Amino acid sequence: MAAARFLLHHAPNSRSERILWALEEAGCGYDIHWHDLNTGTQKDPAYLAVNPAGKVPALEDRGPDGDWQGAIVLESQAICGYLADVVPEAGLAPLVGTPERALYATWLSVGGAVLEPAFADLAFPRAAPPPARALGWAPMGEVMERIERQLGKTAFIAGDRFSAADLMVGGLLQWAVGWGKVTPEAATRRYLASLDARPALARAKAKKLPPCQGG
Ligand SMILES: N[C@@H](CCC(=O)N[C@@H](CS)C(=O)NCC(=O)O)C(=O)O
Repeated sequence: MAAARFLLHHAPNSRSERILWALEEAGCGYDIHWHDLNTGTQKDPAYLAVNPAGKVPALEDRGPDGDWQGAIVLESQAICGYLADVVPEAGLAPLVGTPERALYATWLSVGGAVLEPAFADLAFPRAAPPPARALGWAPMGEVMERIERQLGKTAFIAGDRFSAADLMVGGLLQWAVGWGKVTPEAATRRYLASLDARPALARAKAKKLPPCQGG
C-alpha cells in the first residue's frame, strides 16, 4: 500500500495532539510516527535530523505524488496554517485575498504567540516577572478576556466558520481548562463545547495510543 501524503511525528498528551486533530479536520491521509516523551525517542539522532529541537510535532509532507523529500514543517502554528493552505478543499482557512483572512491571520498567531506563552507564564510562574512591556503577550487573564470578547461576536475564534486558528486557540484552551488552570466565561465555555462535539476531534482522540497499546 502506498504511504499516505503526510507523516506526523506525534506523542500522546502533547502539543502534537492538535495536529492530529488538524489532519482529521483536513480529511487527508496521514501516517503517524509515535514518540514516547518519557523514554526520550524525540532525542534519537534519526529524529533530530527531522527536528533538531527534538520536540513534537513535526509534519513531513511527501507531496501529492509521494515523491517529495525533506519537506518538513515544524511548529504547531506553522503546521496548522500549512495544512489549511495545502488542503484548501477542507475549508480550514478563508481564501487569500478575502477580508475574512485578516481575522484568521490574527487569531492563528494569537494562538501560538500570545495565548500559549501567557498560559506557560500562568502554569510555571517565574521567580521574578520580566517587565510587561518587554513581553509580546499579555497576562493570561487579559488574553482570556480578549478571547471571550471575540467569542461574544463570532461562533468560532476567527469568524463564523471553523478554521485552523481554532486548532491553535481551542487546542490550547482545552488543555488549560482540562488542567484546571483557567475558568472560561460563558462564550468561551460554549465555544469549547462546540469544539468538543466535532467528529474530527473525536477521531483524533481515539488515536491517543499506538495500536500495540491502544488496540
Ligand atoms: N513550539 C513548539 C513546541 C513543541 C513542544 O514543546 N513539544 C513538547 C511536547 S508538548 C516536546 O516535544 N517536548 C519534548 C522535549 O522537549 O524533550 C510547537 O508548538 O510545535
